[in-house]
Amino acid sequence: MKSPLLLLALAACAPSEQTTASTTAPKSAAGGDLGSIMAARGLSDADVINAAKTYTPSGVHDEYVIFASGGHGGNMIAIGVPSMRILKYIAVFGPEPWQGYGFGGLSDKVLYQDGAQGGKEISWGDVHHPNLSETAGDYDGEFLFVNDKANARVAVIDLADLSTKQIVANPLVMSDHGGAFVTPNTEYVVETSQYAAPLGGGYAPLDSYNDTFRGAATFWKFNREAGRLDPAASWAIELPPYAQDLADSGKLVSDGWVFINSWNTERSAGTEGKGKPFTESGASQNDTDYLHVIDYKKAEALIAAGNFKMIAGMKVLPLEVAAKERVLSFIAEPKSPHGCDVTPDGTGIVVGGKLDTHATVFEFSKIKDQITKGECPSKDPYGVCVLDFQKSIRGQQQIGLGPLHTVFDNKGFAYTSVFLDSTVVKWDYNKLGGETEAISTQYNIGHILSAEGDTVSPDGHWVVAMNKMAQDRFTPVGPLLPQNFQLIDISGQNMSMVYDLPIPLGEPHYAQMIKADKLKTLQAYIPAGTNPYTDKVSEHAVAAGAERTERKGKKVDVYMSVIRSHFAPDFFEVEQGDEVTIHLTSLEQAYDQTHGFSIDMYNVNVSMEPGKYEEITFKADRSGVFPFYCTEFCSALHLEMMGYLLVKPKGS
Ligand code: K7E
Ligand code: CUA
Repeated sequence: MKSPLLLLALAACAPSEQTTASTTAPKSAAGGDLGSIMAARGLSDADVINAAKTYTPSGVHDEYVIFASGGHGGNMIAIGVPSMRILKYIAVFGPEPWQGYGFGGLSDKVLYQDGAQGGKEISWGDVHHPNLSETAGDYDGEFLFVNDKANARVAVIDLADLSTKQIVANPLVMSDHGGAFVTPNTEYVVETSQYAAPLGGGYAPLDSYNDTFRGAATFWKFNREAGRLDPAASWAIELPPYAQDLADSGKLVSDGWVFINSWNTERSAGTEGKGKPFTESGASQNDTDYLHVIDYKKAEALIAAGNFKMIAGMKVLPLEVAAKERVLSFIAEPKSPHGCDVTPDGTGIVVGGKLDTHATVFEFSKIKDQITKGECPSKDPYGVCVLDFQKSIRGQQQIGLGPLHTVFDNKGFAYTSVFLDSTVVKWDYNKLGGETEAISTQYNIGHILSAEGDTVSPDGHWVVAMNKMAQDRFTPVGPLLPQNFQLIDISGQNMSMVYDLPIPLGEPHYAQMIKADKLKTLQAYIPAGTNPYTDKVSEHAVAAGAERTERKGKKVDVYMSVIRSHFAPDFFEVEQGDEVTIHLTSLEQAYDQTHGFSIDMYNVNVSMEPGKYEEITFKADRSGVFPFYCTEFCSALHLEMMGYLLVKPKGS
């Protein structure tokens, strides 16, 4: 008899309307010449050409690296292009054992302390928009920033070792979305709220939504020298309780400005059991919402001159001041907008309306002109000037059903992801209304990314469709399916789809693709004993021969070295209740000579890359004999790389 689950699975096998490829298992073939392999596997000439475009022989490196959001996996994914090989996961907002992130070592501070938490202990994140650091509007390969939509946080990843160095929790808002967007020289990392709430985390009843709920755009000051965001030098602008959505920074002519979409200008919130609609329809009543145009240089000057209120320790430019001083202006944008993308030359802002069939290109010079002249044809309920739509646009392009996000190439074309149609549409953002070209994606494409796509000089060549669904694309793996990244070759006359990559680790939203030779990654922490969070040799690092255990009252410090294939010391004894700190120094300096250090039953696990200093602190609250060992297969005598923690029962 078939189980109910199996019956369900069979019912779900009804062919999808969008199915285009056979889902029967392909034959595998070995040996033979190309022609017979193609025949045996049923491959066409086009298949083989696509394979040749992406196939990357062993030992050959990729030309580009994608840094993709790991969505509600809370992490990041590095992917090589054109091979689409996954190169690394980067732990960000949640513990990750391979990197020893969040299991007793120094990374615990990044994850759980130093302003990384907004009150409750949080150990996951919903990563949406990674942004690479820029110098003069080009990716410089130094840092990566990402936002956590669920808990309003921003993380800093150092691309020297691809590890997370800092997490900051936004003290004002409960969720974010328009982040983490950098300004052209990474002066600021911009984070804007999504769902409105009282600023600073207080309580207010839902029926006071219009008066007490607010959004905010936070400008996190980046100190490049330190490689950290500086909360003390950061500030924010209070915004009306419209759901602020995607954002982008101006560049070149529009440098100094930030643009944010919004939806729910209806301010729909909560049905209250009074027949009010759910947000899904309540927030979709108006034909237009507001593109937020922010003159952030002016905001910065106003804050510096003392025009702020302190909320939860953050300087906030009040909404009245932002409106009066024209720091904030609105323009109508059609309907339930989502993507907001500044063109490479900085002259245009492309907005896709989820419930519209157009992409609208706003013209920055026309917007600025109206603001400079003080034009204010109408105001929103909070006194913010709303500019004339027709006077603010370059034009509109018919795209299809549900245009979301737009990226650019090096030939003046834009590529827009179209959610409902499941297509990528190529169009000319200067000559609007011309011919477009569409290519189908599988399925429900969300974001889209292109090579060096958010810079002042995109590379062209590749676009990746980041699909929300995979459906029939891969061998079934149960009801929870991976997402699907599809690599599209845009170098020819027509777009062509060349590769599918399943992403089985959360729902990636955005990603950026950087030229691989811009990344200058470390091969080891040099000299040995370098603390990866200070980039300095730790005062507690040990040289060979100086290993020791020291006791002061209830506090035990173990100074331990790590080298192929032993820990020194390889045992130490403490008493139950002692406070133990293990200072680990990897004496290795050779590339790829990584060890690990874990203590059984104590939830302690760190990665010891060559030269790294680690510090583990815990209370020895459980008595017994606990082996510790190296978790990386580092040599023929890797299994022998072990030792013992002995915890004597209290009072024995
Ligand atoms: Cu479109 Cu968060 Cu950028 Cu998802 S968002 S798709
Ligand atoms: Cu060191 Cu295994």
